[in-house]
Amino acid sequence: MTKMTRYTLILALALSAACGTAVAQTTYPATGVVKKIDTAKGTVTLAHDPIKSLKWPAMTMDFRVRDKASLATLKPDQKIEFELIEEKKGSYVISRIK
Ligand SMILES: [Cu+2]
Repeated sequence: MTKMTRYTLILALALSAACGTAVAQTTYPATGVVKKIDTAKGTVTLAHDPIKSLKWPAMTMDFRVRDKASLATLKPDQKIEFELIEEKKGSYVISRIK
């Protein structure tokens, strides 16, 4: 992380703490292999590796993506890095696909 990014982040955190609305959201990085893509529903089935930050073992499961358009570039058997956020208590969505 560059100095500038860190500063911006701290500023963003300070601002969100100040107004108390936007809470900084934790992202959970993960990796996995694409099994199935459902662009209509906005879901992707992934065989994901263990996600240490969530204490999840490796498994195959469906994920919703926050941005359906991000599914357009995915192909079965593709290995991806992605990030999860907890959208609601206990409900995780993919916020980013790399
Ligand atoms: Cu899982």
